[in-house]
Amino acid sequence: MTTEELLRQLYDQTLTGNGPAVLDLTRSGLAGGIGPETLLYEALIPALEEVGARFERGDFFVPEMLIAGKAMAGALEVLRPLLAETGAESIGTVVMGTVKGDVHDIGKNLVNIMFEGAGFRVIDLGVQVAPEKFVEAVAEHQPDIVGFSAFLTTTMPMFKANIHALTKAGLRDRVIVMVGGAPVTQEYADAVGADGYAADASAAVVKAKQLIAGRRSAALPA
Ligand code: B12
Repeated sequence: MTTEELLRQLYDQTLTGNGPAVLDLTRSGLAGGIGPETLLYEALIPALEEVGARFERGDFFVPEMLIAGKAMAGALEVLRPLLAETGAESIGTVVMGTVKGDVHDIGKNLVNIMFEGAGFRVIDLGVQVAPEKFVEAVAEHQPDIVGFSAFLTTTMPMFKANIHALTKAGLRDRVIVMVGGAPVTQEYADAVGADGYAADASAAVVKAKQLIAGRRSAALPA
């Protein structure tokens, strides 16, 4: 099978949510020398985008979205150690979670993998994380960054609720707030008072490093 054929099949099998085939193709792609990023960005992610487009058109329903999501998550577990391969010492701590009311975690998990790969320590609070939980975790772990992920226009307002909860607990100024997720934009991030936004996992790492460097240099005596 050529690389194009394998990527095409991986795309098709993810689209139809065939978990075992997705795992097989991911493993044989890697064994055949295809890079983990190529499998991710040229097959798995585009397939989920198409799933979303079909759902929007009414051609797919929640069960189809669910099995496609599961198939993708299985492949991510195979790719995780390769994407996160690093010998670097920890360069910062990130607390990450999907906001209350929202169960989408594939995007968040990918961001976590990339953060780990870049040398961050990641504390993942999971999905449907209430504001109080974020506050507790920030107080306990004192991270450099707290990240909120939301995939629904109805759960994006939780960013503001989370920031408000941090402010009330006196923790807002001690942590960098980053937000993201499919419907989130830079404008929305600015409007809710977040410090950073990124459209994808690689951009999230770049942005996180910039924000931490900015904060550390601001903290240096003049
Ligand atoms: C798979 C999926 C599901 C699965 C989730 C499985 C799982 N474990 O995550 C299931 C079936 C459970 C699901 C349920 C629902 N879903 Co859904 N889902 C999707 C789908 C197809 C893919 C999402 C995904 O994982 N994408 C892949 C990742 C890699 O996405 P990504 O955006 O590229 O991620 C990057 C960035 O967002 C960023 N990022 C993410 N988080 C963060 C955080 C930080 C801090 C930073 C900096 C960056 C960052 O980095 C990521 C990695 O590069 C999307 C379609 C889409 N276009 O997004 C719909 C979609 C998000 N769902 C949608 C809907 C409507 C629903 C339901 C309400 C359906 C229903 N009627 O029940 C429910 C809601 C359940 C709930 N309460 O949360 C809509 C949302 C519409 C809207 N604007 O609000 C979408 C857009 C589909 C559509 N086109 O209509 N869904």
